[in-house]
Amino acid sequence: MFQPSDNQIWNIIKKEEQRQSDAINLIASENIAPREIREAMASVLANKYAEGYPGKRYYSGCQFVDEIETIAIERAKNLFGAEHANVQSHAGSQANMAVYFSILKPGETVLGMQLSSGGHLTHGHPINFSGMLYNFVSYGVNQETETIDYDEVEKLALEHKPKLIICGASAYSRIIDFERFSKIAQKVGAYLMADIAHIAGLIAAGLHPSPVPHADFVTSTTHKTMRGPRGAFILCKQEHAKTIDRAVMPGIQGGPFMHAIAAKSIMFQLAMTPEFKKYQQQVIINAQTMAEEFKKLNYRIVSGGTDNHLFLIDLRSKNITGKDAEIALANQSIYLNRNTIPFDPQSPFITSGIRIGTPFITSQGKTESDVIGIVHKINQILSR
Ligand code: DSN
Repeated sequence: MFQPSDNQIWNIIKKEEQRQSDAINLIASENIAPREIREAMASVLANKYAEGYPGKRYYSGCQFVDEIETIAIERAKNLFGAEHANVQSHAGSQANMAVYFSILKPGETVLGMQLSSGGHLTHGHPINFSGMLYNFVSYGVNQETETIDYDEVEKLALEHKPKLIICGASAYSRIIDFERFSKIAQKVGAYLMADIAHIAGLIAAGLHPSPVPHADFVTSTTHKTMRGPRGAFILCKQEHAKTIDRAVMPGIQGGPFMHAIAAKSIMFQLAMTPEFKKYQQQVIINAQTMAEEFKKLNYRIVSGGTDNHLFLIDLRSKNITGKDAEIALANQSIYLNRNTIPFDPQSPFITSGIRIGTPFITSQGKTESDVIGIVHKINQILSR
């Protein structure tokens, strides 16, 4: 029987476990990793140093971790149909950084989606390393449709001649046309990177078009819709394999987290099962059901709905800011995050909107009737 020595910390962990199971968690980037994945994370693999790659390590005793990493790489390639996979990135930001380091010199131009329209900090925000090191130009969404305006992206690409174009988002509810992005990139001679951190699970299940045939680089986290351990991976064309591997290690990281890589291997295998596909289908059904129910209660959904696991609500007509809504809901154990809506008149700290995601509650087994109940509960709290 496991007897912990540090009761202070273990008591807090128990409280967090209780919070997670009692709460309604609608944070779009969170999920519940299966027990098997959490056990791998807590395994003795965490004790092992293995700088390098399978068969080329800077430490001895790597025969078993070599096996694990080779399996992870092969499973990632099979799942996504990719030519090369690097499974060592500790997080999504590091995966994106590795792509930038592999092909860009400081000061070179990159075209990415702005954070306030649904992009990500690492897609060129001025307070992030990406915006500090490179000359980022950003695209947003069309004011009327609140969806990506591909003609505008093309116009910006022709005007600024970026070396890299980034597509992918953290708060965008519509299908991303990776093929169109690839045509724009080809037209201006740019590399294309797709950051699929949010939608990787949907892509793995065949419920969102894949960027793999179109992009030079694909980056993703593993803990969102993928339902794996915290971490990330990179897929790329064979021609970029060496430079990507070098950018990850020794470029950015030292020893890989072998416990996380084992957990990623398990995650890739689980993602090939029919149960995983069923789960992802329910994630989308739950998000669409919630968005439609909110509309019936006169909430405005950004872009009118969702094709994926999340959506944004514009709260302006309800006379409450995103920040106040987040606090009022958290007080009733409903967790989500305030989020800017496109062309938001409020600051990113206050915001006019909230982001709602269904991966976590779907992992708890919630279906349509449950999520309709959640919508009404939220409406009651926000109408007080
Ligand atoms: N900040 C994460 C999210 O919540 O979408 C992405 O890194």
